[in-house]
Amino acid sequence: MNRWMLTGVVSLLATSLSLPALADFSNRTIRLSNGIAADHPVADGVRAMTECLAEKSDGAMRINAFWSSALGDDLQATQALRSGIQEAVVASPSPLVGMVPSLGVFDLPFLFADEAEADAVVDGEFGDFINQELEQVGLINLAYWENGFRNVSSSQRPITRWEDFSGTRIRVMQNNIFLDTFQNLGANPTPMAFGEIFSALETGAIDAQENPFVTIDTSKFYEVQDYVSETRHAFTPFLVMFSKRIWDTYSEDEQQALRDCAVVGRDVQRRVIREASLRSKEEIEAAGVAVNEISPEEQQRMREKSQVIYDRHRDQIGPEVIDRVQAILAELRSD
Ligand code: TK8
Repeated sequence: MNRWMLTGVVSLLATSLSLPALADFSNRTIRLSNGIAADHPVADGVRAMTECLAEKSDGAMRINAFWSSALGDDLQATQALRSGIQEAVVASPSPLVGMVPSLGVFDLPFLFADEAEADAVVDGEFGDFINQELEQVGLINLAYWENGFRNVSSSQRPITRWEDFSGTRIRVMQNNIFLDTFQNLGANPTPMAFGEIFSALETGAIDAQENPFVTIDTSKFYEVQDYVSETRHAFTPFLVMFSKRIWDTYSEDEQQALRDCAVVGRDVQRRVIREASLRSKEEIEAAGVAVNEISPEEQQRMREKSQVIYDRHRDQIGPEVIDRVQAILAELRSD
């Protein structure tokens, strides 16, 4: 090695030791769709995620968000991710059980007692396990955001005991566990995409639907409903998913920024939705809708009546999946 070469090597070494490696970001526009309205707290999460990405990538990574099913419903958008024609979606797991049966665990009635339990399950090893299942079908789940505890709205009558479901034509997500849960309570459930609910309620094609207060508020279901009953019969998370096909073309820095910023967005989204829930309930009442709670005794009767759903869907969800989540919950409840 001559002197010139040696000097070259030394100065190269010096530069690489003193300067951090150049971050690897390209201009990326991420189309992110979902079914709910632009004033739902998911938008607060998306805003926080967007700002975080701009900061980390020096403005190279942007999110272009689409609301109110503008790019299709949860199932269609998720299929678009799998085929690599759309980057991201915020979707409910329930319509996706045909792709990943273990997602059905989130549809089991009365599984979680409160938000803290749900957070512990989805942010822990159980959430990681579900993420691995999703990855196998071409979906990278960046984080679990919150949809929340689901309540029943109706134009017919308030639900105070499970017998009040009798004959109610209620929209459910495209999911056989929800279908069975409401059939078992005596209702007449119809699976339907989220984007079709408002007009189906308005025209009277259905009497009822079930979603958290914030959705009943922001998607204006309260305008075409007379009662909301606080059944809290299920808690559903939101999956913030990215197309694996597109993901694989991104640099490691870009991937890491997406993962980190989805978690930043998650923390904002969860805080905002929990505050908004109470406000939404008040606004629904102020609009003239009768809101009722369910007595603890009747809640317990609904829960007992619904236990059969756990057995009937056990094999389809995966016995070990149900056992695993119940073991985590038992552990949490013993603390
Ligand atoms: C919005 C849906 C919605 C869900 C439903 O796309 O379908 O009822 O609760 O939030 O994911």
